Amino acid sequence: MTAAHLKASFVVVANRLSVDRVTEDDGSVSWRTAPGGLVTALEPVMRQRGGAWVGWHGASDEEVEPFEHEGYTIQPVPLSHSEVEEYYEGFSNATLWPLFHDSVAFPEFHREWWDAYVTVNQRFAEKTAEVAEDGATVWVQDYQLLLVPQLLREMRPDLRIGFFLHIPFPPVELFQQLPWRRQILEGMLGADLVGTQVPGGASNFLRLVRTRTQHKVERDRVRVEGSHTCVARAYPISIDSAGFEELANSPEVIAEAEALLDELGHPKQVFLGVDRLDYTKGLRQRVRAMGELFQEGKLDPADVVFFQVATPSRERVDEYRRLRDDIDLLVGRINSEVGGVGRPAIVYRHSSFPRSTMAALYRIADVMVVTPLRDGMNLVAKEYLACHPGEDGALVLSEFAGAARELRQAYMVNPYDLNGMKDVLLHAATDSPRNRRRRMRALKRQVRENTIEAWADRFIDDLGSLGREPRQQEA
Ligand code: GDG
Repeated sequence: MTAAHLKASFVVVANRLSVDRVTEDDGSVSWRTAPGGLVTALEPVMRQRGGAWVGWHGASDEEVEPFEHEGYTIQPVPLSHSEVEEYYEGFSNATLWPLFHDSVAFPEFHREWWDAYVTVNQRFAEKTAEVAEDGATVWVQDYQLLLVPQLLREMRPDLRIGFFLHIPFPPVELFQQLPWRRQILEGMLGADLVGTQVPGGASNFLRLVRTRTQHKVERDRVRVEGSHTCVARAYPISIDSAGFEELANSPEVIAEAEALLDELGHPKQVFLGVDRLDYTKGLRQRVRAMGELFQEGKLDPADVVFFQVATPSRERVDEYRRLRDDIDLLVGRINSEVGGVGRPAIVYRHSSFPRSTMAALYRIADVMVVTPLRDGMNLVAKEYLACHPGEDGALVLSEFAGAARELRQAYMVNPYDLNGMKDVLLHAATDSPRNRRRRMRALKRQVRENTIEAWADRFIDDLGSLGREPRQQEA
């Protein structure tokens, strides 16, 4: 039987597939694991469980046949050029993304974008209905597919449907701005289980359901009349901790870390930032804070380097182009003002690196700087803790990252408070070895004990048991 005919009892549905297509110079095509938080988290789950992954393959106006990959089936969903513009770059990334991240950039509302969003969500639901076997468990992912749970339930009431939101669910006052707020709430309510990164997200959602719909809400349960019960809870996502630790301790990565230190001229301290180039990640503020520390002589560029990786992201969205220019300018200006004639104070790379290079960077970072203005979780913080060897390291973490709820021993900052952030960055770099070790020990334990497998098991187990209760009662 071909992959096209294979039905699955476990289906993950996400905007993007877990793989990116790479076309080699000789024209041959291969598939490589895509970067980004959602894929980092779910790819190991799929390898372990098998099933199907329904998602867009990344090229417009092109149909790709299903195929097998690492023990599961890839089920591509096609998008036209204008759908990429309106559903993906538009409604997903220029309306929902900024709105759900506290409006740190101004969300745009366009009716044509909404229409495309509905059409594409419908297509994802149809594809899923086609590949899910009778009574299958379907796990819909993230803000691009908020309508899929309801659409899918209408087509396939036999399915057990989970939904997980990787980004924050915004405060009630912000969400209310959305002209399509009721449709989106009803869309999500099609799930048996709605998961958010932190409890605040689930309670924002429940509060909105209570005020904006007719459904009865009792604690974390919403009774969708004549249909099912939807439960909303927090499931803080994590990483494949053991996998990252093993990678970071492999001879190749250790050698790469040494080579990196050679290249950097063996500075006394390495500060590191790793982010998609996204305005939610607080890069402007971070670069400014580090720049001022160099300019004021509080950090000596002869001893200290700030290494910032900014992975290219959503480059066709205006706000992201502006951000790229701003950071280029800011880094250039700082580097032209501070330091000697050798290596610059800020080493800035606007590119994507293999995971092994990421692990090598985490190994050499004395201070990991994770300062988003708002972030659902932030896996980079957790990857650092899994990869950095020993206990002499430091994590500087924004209180507005979901990860801050769990990683309480981090050096916490408010990224909007530049002076406060500068103080904490210095404190993290100069704190006594004893304090740094005490904090790192607790943080590393947290990440080692809360793995991605535990996260997926918890969600899927809950989905299995919660989904059955109302149906039994109704029988
Ligand atoms: C969303 C939410 C939530 C980055 N550059 C490269 C690369 N990466 C990898 C990192 C990490 C992932 O991408 C980024 O994950 P984050 O969690 O930091 O951020 P988002 O992409 O915004 O993820 C976030 C997450 O979903 C999961 O729920 O935590 O809050 O916004 O794994 O290592 N990987 C490689 N090369 C790069 O250049 N190989």
